[in-house]
Amino acid sequence: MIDEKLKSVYHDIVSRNPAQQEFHQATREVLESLGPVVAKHPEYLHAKVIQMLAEPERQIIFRVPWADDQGQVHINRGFRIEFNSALGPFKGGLRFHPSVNLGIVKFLGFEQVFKNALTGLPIGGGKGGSDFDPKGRSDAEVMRFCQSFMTELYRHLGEYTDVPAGDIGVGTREIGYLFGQYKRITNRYESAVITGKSTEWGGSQVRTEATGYGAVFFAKEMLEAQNGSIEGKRCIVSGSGNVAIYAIEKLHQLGAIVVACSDSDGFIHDPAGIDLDLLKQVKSVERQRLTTYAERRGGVTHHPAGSVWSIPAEVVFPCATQNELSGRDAASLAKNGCIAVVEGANMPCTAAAIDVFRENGILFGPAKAANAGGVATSALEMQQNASRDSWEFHYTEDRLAKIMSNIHDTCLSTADEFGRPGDYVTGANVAGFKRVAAAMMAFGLV
Ligand code: NDP
Ligand code: 2IT
Repeated sequence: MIDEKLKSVYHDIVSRNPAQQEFHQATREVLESLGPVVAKHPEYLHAKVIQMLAEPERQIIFRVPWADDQGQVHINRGFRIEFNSALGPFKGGLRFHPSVNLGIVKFLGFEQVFKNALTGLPIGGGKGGSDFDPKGRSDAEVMRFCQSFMTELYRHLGEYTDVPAGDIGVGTREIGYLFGQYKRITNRYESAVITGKSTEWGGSQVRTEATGYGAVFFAKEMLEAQNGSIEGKRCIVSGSGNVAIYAIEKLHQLGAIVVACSDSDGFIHDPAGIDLDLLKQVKSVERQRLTTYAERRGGVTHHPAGSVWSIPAEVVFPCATQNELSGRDAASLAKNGCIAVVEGANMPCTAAAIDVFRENGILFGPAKAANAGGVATSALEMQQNASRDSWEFHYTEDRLAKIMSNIHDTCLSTADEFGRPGDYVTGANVAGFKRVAAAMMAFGLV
């Protein structure tokens, strides 16, 4: 429920941003958390900080023309939403997926502001991307697209201004093409202008693994706070991209067993535990579908229809995309004995699903907190670039684990302070909000 004092703020957001359902959903969830904050701190209402936070500082939309291998011309749309720079340069990934539109990029940018604040590192929030579909495209086509995209975007970037990274459809290959074009146009080797670079040319150890590893570190903290353990737990990880693969890797290292994962064509059930080497080979190296995984490994079933959440598991990690876990899926998880849901993707659980978790006492780790390990390690990459240094894997992984542990503790103590003990959603939203709002108030009306 949104507090009476904040209802008109929400209605304004909806009427000023028509047809942007995901953006409405993301702002609504934050407003639902802020009731106890404005009761204690009416100054936020007078200063209209919440309204300011819901309005991006700058929105860039541009044309991206490119030619495919047959010479046919394509026109895509590019976006960069520079949402909030109160705590540092705009920071957040680029998503290449046919579903990308303004509402999706704005919801992602809005979430990023709070997430980045929670890391405690000096980064503001932003997000970008394009409705370009990299699936089935050759390396040369992806390169030409990235070069065209950066030919417009470069003028808005800079290590003190706006620092993109990857997201769905944007991995090390795309970051290479994007950075290469930025370097060529600007004639500057400005390493910290983009993160998620290869470790061969300025990237950080652990950045590739960071989001998935971080989500599992967060889950471990949640279970341990209840005197439980991740060891021996049966898990589901949806998706089979960057976040999913490294969530599975860390779960296996910690003695949990992952029995299912998915892609946009269905899901696999592998009761013996997913063979990670095979999954990496099929999805990351060959860029194939999960049907190929099922063909090469015995004892696995592939399901083109139905829901990955119908499989019994105790701890689950939605790591594919927004709104992939519905109220009905949540009810099925509850019936099958699920004890914790930890979001690796951004906003993968619908509001109805979160209600079901609350009603059934299922622990819930929201994306802003649980998947912050990726962007936190991006900020560590910026630190290494600024000092022209590179850190070792274990040192960097330790830093990540400590950041996740701090975020976890901050969420719990903030939820306690604002009268909703154990509610990580309130904890994450309020703690993130307070940090950004304090800086915005200090800066005055800018
Ligand atoms: P990838 O592109 O590496 O992988 C995405 C995975 O999700 C793929 O398996 C893809 O299936 C599946 N997927 C994507 N869109 C859909 C869809 N509409 N329906 C069904 N399945 C879909 O992306 P990432 O792993 O990087 O990102 C996954 C999620 O994690 C996103 O929500 C992203 O915003 C979030 N995230 C990512 C971070 C990062 O550092 N990369 C950091 C924090 C959050 P298919 O292979 O069929 O396309
Ligand atoms: O959603 C996210 O936090 C990301 N895609 C990572 C952003 C980043 O700048 O590393």
